[in-house]
Amino acid sequence: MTDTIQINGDRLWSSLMEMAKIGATDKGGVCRLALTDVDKAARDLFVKWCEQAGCTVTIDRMGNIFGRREGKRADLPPVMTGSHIDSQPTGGKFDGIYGVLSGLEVIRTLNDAGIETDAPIEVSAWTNEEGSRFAPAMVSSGVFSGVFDLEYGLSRADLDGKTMGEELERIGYAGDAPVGKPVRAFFEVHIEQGPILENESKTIGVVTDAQGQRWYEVTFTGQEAHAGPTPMATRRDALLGAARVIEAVNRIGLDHAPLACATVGLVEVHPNSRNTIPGRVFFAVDLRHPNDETLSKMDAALRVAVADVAQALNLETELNEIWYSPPVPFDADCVAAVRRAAEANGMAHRDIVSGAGHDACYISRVAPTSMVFIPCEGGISHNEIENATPEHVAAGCQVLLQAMLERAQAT
Ligand code: HGY
Ligand code: MN
Ligand code: MN
Repeated sequence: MTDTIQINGDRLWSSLMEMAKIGATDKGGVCRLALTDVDKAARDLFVKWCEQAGCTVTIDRMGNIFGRREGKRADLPPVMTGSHIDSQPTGGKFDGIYGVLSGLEVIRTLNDAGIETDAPIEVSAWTNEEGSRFAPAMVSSGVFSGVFDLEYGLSRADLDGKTMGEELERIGYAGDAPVGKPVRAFFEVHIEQGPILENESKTIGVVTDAQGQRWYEVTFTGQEAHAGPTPMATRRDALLGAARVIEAVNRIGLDHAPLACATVGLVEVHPNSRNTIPGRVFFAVDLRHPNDETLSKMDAALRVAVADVAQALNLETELNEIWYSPPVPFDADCVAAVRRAAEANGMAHRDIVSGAGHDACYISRVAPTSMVFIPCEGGISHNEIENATPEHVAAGCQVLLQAMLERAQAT
């Protein structure tokens, strides 16, 4: 029976489009930064939908949300799915929320079919996966899996100094459930956020691994001075220093091609005045590679580049590595369950390594875990034009349903 039930793709699509109205931007994307009022509104809608689907809803102390559908065996840990509700400032309608609402669709489908699983089923929404407002990324699934302690998680502050703990209280999502519990298996469905599946006309990505990441914060301090009378040779221009390191970061990515990624996406210039030589610049660096040793080489190259530029331009420098998430191999049995579900549905699929980080990366430390990818248009994400087709959205959720059901039986 369970291998013939089909998710309701139209219902999933309309839920996605309904949710996309919350934080909608003029260009068709969403801006739902973690723990803002917009994030709260989306959370509230998700909680309402979970309750309407008969779930009991639990919020833990990091604001992670769990919608639970009981099974025959309350003694068994839940088979869990989920992703994140928060977005990038210029985010899309699918990144994260697709995985959350696919989990809800799995529950809605089981309700329609009157199927009682052995293990409970849970759909989760993890706080601040993006790491955009509060760094680092995946911090709440990180606390759940023991990578960070609770105090570290709650004390993460945004650039205005507001902490996650304060903001959770403010929006009413400072739950009282402890952070962390047994999980029988975890599956996350997500758009690929890159071009591989679309280029190869594949419907499903069977995610075997996720690449490693290192995040840094760099501050260069020179000296503010007048843009007119100050001779070029005597300047201590912090922005020139940042510019040279930004070029070096790109070079580090290219030097470790084809798999390395290297990005500077955040820069703050002080005093940011057109006719004052910048005295201080703060910027963030994001290095990634699937191989840990290569990622370490990229780390070393960055440190050399920062030191050389600081010396050449007579700048004081502060370089802090604020986050290291090693490459993640997902659970072979869970990966095989995803592959079997794709094959059972005759869906074109391929194994793939995730270029992006996901909550599944950290949950894999405490539960057998794997991911399901679907293509996104042009491989574009973290962009308001992010798009996916209703067919692919439904296909990914169908694979999710079948992979979860396989693990939800008590055998
Ligand atoms: O940065 C990432 O890979 C994810 O979108 N947080
Ligand atoms: Mn995501
Ligand atoms: Mn993202």
